Amino acid sequence: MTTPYRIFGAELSPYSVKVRSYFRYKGLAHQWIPRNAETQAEYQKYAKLPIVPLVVTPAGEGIQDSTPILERIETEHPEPGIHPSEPVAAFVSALLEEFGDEWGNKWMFHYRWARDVDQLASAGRLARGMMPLASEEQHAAMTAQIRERMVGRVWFVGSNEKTARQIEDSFVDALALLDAHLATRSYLFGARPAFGDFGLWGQIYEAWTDPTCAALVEGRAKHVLDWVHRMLWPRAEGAFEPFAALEPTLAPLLERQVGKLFLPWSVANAAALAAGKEEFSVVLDGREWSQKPQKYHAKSLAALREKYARAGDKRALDALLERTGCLAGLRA
Ligand SMILES: N[C@@H](CCC(=O)N[C@@H](CS)C(=O)NCC(=O)O)C(=O)O
Repeated sequence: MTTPYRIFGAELSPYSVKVRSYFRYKGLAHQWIPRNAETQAEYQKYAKLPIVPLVVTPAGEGIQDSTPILERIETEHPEPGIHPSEPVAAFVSALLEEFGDEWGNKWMFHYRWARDVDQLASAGRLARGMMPLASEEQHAAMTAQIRERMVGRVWFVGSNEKTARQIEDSFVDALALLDAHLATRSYLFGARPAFGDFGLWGQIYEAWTDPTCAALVEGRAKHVLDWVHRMLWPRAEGAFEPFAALEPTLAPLLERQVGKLFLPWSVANAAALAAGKEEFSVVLDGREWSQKPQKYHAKSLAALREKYARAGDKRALDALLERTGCLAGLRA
């Protein structure tokens, strides 16, 4: 028997479940290993950064960061492919993957730690995962500790008094847009999952496991709910659709969420880092947003711009990106 891939992850980590969903779709033998005190020593042999997921290949190489993990495995195991063959669709898929990872994470993290009900549910689940055999008393103490630590960290993704409303409005709007798009198809780009599905799904799935977002998804977005379930064990039900068929309901998502919010935010964040600022403000769709800059996002914006620069014939792509307000942010 060949050694399977090992995925060190956490059930509450959007990037971990994203990578697991991808391995399931690819049909690649893998072992899911919860990162905890018991598995920490093995984890540390391969991890360069203290984050999950960590994938250990059958050859014993450790890889981190979900986007490069998917890209790397995709080159080694190209079938079934997650990149639509049409260049416009392929780039939009990469753009939505980045949007999910970086902007979708604000929805998930903000909602998870904003209200008592979600704080208690999430901290309780995290505590149980860390100490499965804890007594009720120990569990309550651990829950309180995790809750305090995580609530104190929401500023990190830009969640604060000024931005809370903007983050929540963005989530509710995105749910409506996605629901319309998923009403007539199983996945974002047709009858099989694409790169973009994995990035966006990791965040929305996690949000749905918490009470407030569960109520929003279940009450307002039944097609998104079906997709949330489907993406746990995704499979190819047919082909990718031509972009022309996707555009009527996908372009509004690009315009309202990616062009108006995510890309201007990402550009302002990168500029603030380059200028060595401690804090930055930017007007997003008419409302002021302020936060401390986030380091990782400048790196992932640069990677996205590189993908844009490498896209072949850009006539159709540029026309779409221009119409949806996404072009300026992608041209470095
Ligand atoms: N960009 C990274 C982000 C990974 C990440 O932020 N992981 C979080 C959990 S979702 C983490 O491991 N935080 C530190 C910890 O849990 O100890 C990726 O896509 O894999």
